Amino acid sequence: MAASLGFVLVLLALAGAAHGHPPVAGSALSSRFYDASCPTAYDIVQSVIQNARVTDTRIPASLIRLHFHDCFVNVSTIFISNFGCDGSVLLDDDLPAIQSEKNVPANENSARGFPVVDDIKSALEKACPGIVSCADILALAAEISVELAGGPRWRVLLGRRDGTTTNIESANNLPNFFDPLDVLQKKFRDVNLDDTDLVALQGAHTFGKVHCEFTRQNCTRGQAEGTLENLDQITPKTFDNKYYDNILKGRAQLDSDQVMLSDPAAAMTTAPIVHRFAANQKDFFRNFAVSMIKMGNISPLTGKDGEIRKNCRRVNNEGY
Ligand code: HEM
Ligand SMILES: *[C@@H]1O[C@H](CO)[C@@H](O)[C@H](O)[C@H]1NC(C)=O
Ligand SMILES: CC(=O)N[C@H]1CO[C@H](CO)[C@@H](O)[C@@H]1O
Repeated sequence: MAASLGFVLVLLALAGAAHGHPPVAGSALSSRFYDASCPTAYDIVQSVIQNARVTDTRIPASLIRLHFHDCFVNVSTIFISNFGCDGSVLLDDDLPAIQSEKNVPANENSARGFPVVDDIKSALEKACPGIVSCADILALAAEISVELAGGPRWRVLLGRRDGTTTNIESANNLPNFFDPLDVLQKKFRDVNLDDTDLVALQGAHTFGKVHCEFTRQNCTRGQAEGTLENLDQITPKTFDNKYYDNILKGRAQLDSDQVMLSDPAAAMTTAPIVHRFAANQKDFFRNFAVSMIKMGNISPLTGKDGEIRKNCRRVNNEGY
């Protein structure tokens, strides 16, 4: 048993190494990638999300967060390749080969929207079987979600393929609400995102929910643990720049939001950007779109690497 497990791991390591060249950021992605092979892709994703949000208004927020948690998990070594926006966050446990990223602290009892991704995938498989990757579903869903909530639109770059591994170590290293500003900046810089990207992308906390025990108030208004609160207490469901007003008033929910203004080092780095975006929603929208495209370009698998999963929860060839 131990010997055969070791053999499987060696095979996996070799398979990883074969595909293990560090991909160039944004290599072959294109906004027209599915124009010929699945021209209805955008409309299909949009209509599933529109239906889902009728009963669950939080779905757009939950979906954009999945794209973030997918893209930020990136480790490449000689033996293990794990790419950025590769759909890894969607894989369920299938031990020993696949240890799901859904169980790391940043995701457990927190990341959600997976059944909606399944519905999108089924609808796409019906319309154009084997064409649209799960990683691209998350990128499309993120843009559509922002747009449906009143935010900017942008041309989503497409053509990502799905990975066949997860990376728990990297998922454990996702940005955390108790990270100080310099750690947040480093985690973003490590994936080529600068201070403007950090401030713009955290602007996604303009919608969606947070467990009260993660907030700066820490359930001190007598809420039961696990109570959900709005991330943006001014306009909780609208994608706008009110999030930055919250920060200016000292009323951001997460420490990791507030530090962009309050950290001693913020004055020279992130604080002026917070002021800018609070003062000018157009400026925020423009930068948010640019930063989303940059985030979506974190080491995608392209060309013949990876695969197009049939089911976003499982790799195609499980029975090695
Ligand atoms: C700077 C690093 C970030 C940290 C530390 C962080 C942390 C968090 C935390 C703690 C929550 C609440 C989770 C819960 O209570 O279950 C949350 C929710 C959320 N985050 Fe972030 N986040 C960061 C960046 C981002 C980025 C870059 C995006 C998207 C572009 C994003 C989008 C969201 C959304 C939309 C929600 C609400 C999700 C829902 O209601 O299901 N966050 N984040
Ligand atoms: C909230 O309070 C609990 C219990 O006092 C503590 O363990 C936890 O670290 C606090 N969380 C935050 C985000 O401050
Ligand atoms: C968490 C992690 O390992 N991030 C890596 C992502 O990729 C960049 C660029 O290759 C590395 O510098 C980071 O260390």
